[in-house]
Amino acid sequence: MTRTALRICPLCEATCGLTLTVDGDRVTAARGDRDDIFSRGFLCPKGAAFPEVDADPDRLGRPLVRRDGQLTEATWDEAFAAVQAGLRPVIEAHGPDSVAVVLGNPNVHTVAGALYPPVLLAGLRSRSVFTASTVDQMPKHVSSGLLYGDPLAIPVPDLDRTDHLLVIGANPLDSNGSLCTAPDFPGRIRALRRRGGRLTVIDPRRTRTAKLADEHLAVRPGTDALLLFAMVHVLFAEGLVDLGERAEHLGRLDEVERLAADFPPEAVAPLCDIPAERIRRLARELAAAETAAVYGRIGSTTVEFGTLTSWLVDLLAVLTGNFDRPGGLMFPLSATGPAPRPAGPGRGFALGRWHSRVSGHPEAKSELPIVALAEEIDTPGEGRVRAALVIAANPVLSVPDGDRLDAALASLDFMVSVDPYLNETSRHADVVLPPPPPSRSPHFDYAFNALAVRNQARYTRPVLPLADGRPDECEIHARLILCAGGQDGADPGLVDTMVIDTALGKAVSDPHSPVYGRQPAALAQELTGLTGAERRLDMMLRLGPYGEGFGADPGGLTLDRLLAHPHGIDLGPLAPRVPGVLRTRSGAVELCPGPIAAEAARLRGRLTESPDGVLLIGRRHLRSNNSWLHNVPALTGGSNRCTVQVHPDDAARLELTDGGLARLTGDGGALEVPVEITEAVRRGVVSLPHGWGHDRPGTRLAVAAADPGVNVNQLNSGRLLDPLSGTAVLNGLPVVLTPVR
Ligand SMILES: Nc1nc2c(c(=O)[nH]1)N[C@H]1C(S)=C(S)[C@@H](COP(=O)(O)OP(=O)(O)OC[C@H]3O[C@@H](n4cnc5c(=O)[nH]c(N)nc54)[C@H](O)[C@@H]3O)O[C@H]1N2
Ligand SMILES: Nc1nc2c(c(=O)[nH]1)N[C@H]1C(S)=C(S)[C@@H](COP(=O)(O)OP(=O)(O)OC[C@H]3O[C@@H](n4cnc5c(=O)[nH]c(N)nc54)[C@H](O)[C@@H]3O)O[C@H]1N2
Ligand code: SF4
Ligand SMILES: [Mo]
Repeated sequence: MTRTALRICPLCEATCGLTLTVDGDRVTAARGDRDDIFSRGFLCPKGAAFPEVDADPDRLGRPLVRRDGQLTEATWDEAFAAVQAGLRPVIEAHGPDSVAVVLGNPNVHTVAGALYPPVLLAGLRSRSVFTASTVDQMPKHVSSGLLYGDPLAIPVPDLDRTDHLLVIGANPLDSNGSLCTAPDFPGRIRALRRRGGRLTVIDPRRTRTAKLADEHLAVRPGTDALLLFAMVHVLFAEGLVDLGERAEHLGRLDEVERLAADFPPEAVAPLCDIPAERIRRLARELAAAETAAVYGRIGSTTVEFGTLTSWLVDLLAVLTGNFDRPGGLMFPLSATGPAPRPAGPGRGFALGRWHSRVSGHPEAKSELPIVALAEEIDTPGEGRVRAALVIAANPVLSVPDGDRLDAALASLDFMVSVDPYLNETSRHADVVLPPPPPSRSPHFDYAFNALAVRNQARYTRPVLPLADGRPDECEIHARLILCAGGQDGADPGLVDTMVIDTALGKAVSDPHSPVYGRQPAALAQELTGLTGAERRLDMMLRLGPYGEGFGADPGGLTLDRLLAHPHGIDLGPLAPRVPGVLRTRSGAVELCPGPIAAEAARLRGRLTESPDGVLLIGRRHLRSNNSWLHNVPALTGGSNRCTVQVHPDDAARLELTDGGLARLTGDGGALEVPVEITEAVRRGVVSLPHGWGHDRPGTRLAVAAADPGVNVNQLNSGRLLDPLSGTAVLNGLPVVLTPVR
C-alpha cells in the first residue's frame, strides 16, 4: 500500500516542500511539491535523495553507552541514567562552566534544535557555549547587533523584486542559498536576468553562480573589506550617496564618510587585484540601479575582516537608498517571531561581556569561538572544560585543527552526543543519543522563516510513526535537559509546560501583547497540538505577528489553521520594518559603531602590505552537505570529489599534474591531495572542500570511509580569527603547494 505525504526538506536552507511516496514503513521516493506555496515544486538532487538519506543503514537505531571503554547498545532509560550519572558530578564539583555545550548546524534544520537548546542553556548556565556560527555567520550577527541593536535582525536581498544583485562570496547555485531562504534560488536569479536585471558576482572562483552573472570579478581572497570600502569611498566622492526614504532613521553618516576617505580605489586595487576603474563602475552601477540588493555569504564572513565586510554589505544598500525597501535589503517577518512593537530606543547590543579562559576571546551573542574549544579542554587550570554536550555537531571535521580537538574530546571526563551517526566526533562520546530520521520528525522552519525572501509559514508532521519506545528528538532534548538538572525520570512534558507557563506569564504582563492582563493558565488550556513541541508552536503562532492572539484576531494564525493548509500559508512579500525592527539605544540605525570604526583602522594597516603566495579557499558541492552526507551512495561520486583545484598557470609553475598528488602545507598541518587543474580558480588561489577526512577509526560510516578524502581544516591552526565575532578564517588561508612524486 503506497501513499503520499508532505515533508519540508531539512537538508539545506532553501526549505523546499517535498511530496514523499511512502510504502509501508519506508519512504520510497521524493519529488518537489508543486503546490507548495513557496517552493512550487522545486527540488535539488539532495532532496531527491531524501529516501536514501532517511534510510541510511548506518543511522543508529538505539542509544550507545560506553562500558569498559566500548560503546555498546543500551535502552533509552539506561542511556539517560548514564547521562545524569556522568554529568551531575562534573557540574557539582566544577560548576556549570566545566560543561561545554556544542551546537552544530542541523539544529537550525530541526524542531528540536530550535526549541530546546535555549532551555538547556538557561538551565545549565554554562558560559562554555560553542556553535557552528563561529565557523559561519557570526560576523553577520555581530554586524546586525551593532547596526540595528538585534543580532537576529538580518536583512535579506529582496530577490524577486530587485533590479541589481551584487553577490559577494556566495555560490547559491550549489549551496541553494544561506541567510537568504529562497527555494529555487537559481530560478529566481534567472528570473532577475529575464526581467532585465543585472547580476554581479565577486568570487575568487568562477562558480556556477559566477557563470550566470553579467559580470564576475575574481577578487583576491580576504580583500573584500578593502574592495567594498573603496566602493563606499566612490559613492561619497562622486556624490552618489542617496539615503532614500529611511534617512531620518540613519545615524552617524559623517563618520562613515571619514572612514571611507582612507580607501580610494587606487589604494585597494593592487591588493584586491581589481582595477580601480572597475571598482568605480561597481559603485556607480549600484547607485544607478532602479533597486539594488547586496548579498554576502561564507566568502564574506569566514575571513579575517568578516564583521567589517558584513557591515559594508548592508552599508552599501543603505548609502544607495536600497535599505528596507522593495527590491533592496529587507527584514523578513517570521510567523513565530515576536510581534512588532512600537518604535523607540532599545537595549542595544553588547560584545565581550565575558572572555574565554585561555586566549581571552570576547563572547559574541553569548558564545565563545568554537576554535577555542580544544584549548578550553586541554589547557589545565581552574575553569577547564571537563564535559561536553555535543548536539548535531561534528567539530572534529568542521573546525580548524581537528586533530587537536579529537585528542581533547578523548580526554574529557564525560561527553554526550545527540547524533544519528557514530562519526569522527560522536565516537568520543560516553553516551550517543540518536534522533529518529527526518521522515519520523516534524518540521517547522523557526530559523529560516526569519531569513526568507517571502513571508510564509509551513508545517509538516512526521510522515511515519516512531518505532516502539523510541523518543523523537524533542523528547531526547527534553530528557537531556532534565538529566542536566538532576531530574532524570521526571516527565519530559514538564519542560514544555514550564516554557509555555513562562512565555504566557510574560505575555500577559506586556501591555503591547494581545493577551495583556489575561490568565496564563486559561490561555494554556486553549493550546492545541499532539505534543509539547506542537503546543509551543501553537503558542508562538498565536502570539506572533500574524497570530490570532488567543481570540484578539479570529482570522489570525494558529496551529490548527496551519494544519488546514498543508502546502503552507503565504503571508505576502517582504514589507518595510524600519524603525520598528530597531533595538539600538539610540533607536536609529547606528551606521558607524565604535568596534567597526576600530576594525576600519586595523584594515587601514593592510593598505601598505604587498600580497604574495598561494591562498586556500573552500567550495561546496551541490550533492553534499558539510560533513555528513558522504555516507549516502546516491550523493557520492561524480563531481563530488575531494580534490585541490589549481589554476593551470600555477600548476605549470609548481610542476603539478592533473590527477597527481600535491602536498599542501598550512600553519596547522600538511595534507596530500589529488590535483584538479581548472581555470575555475584564479591564479594564486587553490580550493579544497570541507567535511571530508572520514578515515578515523571507531566510526560507523561504511560508505564515507571507503572514499574518505582529507580534512581541509587540518591545514588550519585556528589562530586566525575575525576578532569581533570570534569567527575562524576559513577562506584566504596562506598555504604552500609542492608536488608529491
Ligand atoms: N574549511 C571549512 N570548514 C567549514 C566550512 C567551510 O566552508 N570551510 N563551513 C562551516 C559551516 S558554514 C558550518 S555550518 C559548519 C558545520 O559544522 P557542523 O555543524 O559541526 O557539521 P555538520 O557536518 O553540519 O554536521 C553536524 C552533525 O549533525 C548530525 N546530524 C545530522 N542530522 C541531524 C539531526 O537531525 N539531528 C541531530 N541531532 N544531528 C544531526 C550529523 O551526523 C553531524 O554529526 O562547518 C563549518 N566548517
Ligand atoms: N550543497 C551544499 N549546500 C549547502 C551546504 C553544503 O555543504 N553543500 N552547506 C550549507 C551551509 S552550512 C552554508 S553556511 C551555506 C553556505 O552557502 P554559500 O556561502 O553560498 O556557499 P559556499 O559554496 O561556501 O560559497 C562561498 C563562496 O565564497 C567564495 N570565496 C571564498 N573566499 C572568498 C573571498 O575572500 N571573497 C569572496 N568574495 N569570495 C570568496 C568561494 O569561492 C565560494 O564560491 O550552504 C549551505 N548549503
Ligand atoms: S534545495 Fe535544499 S531544501 Fe530544496 S530539495 Fe535541495 S537540499 Fe532540500
Ligand atoms: Mo553553515
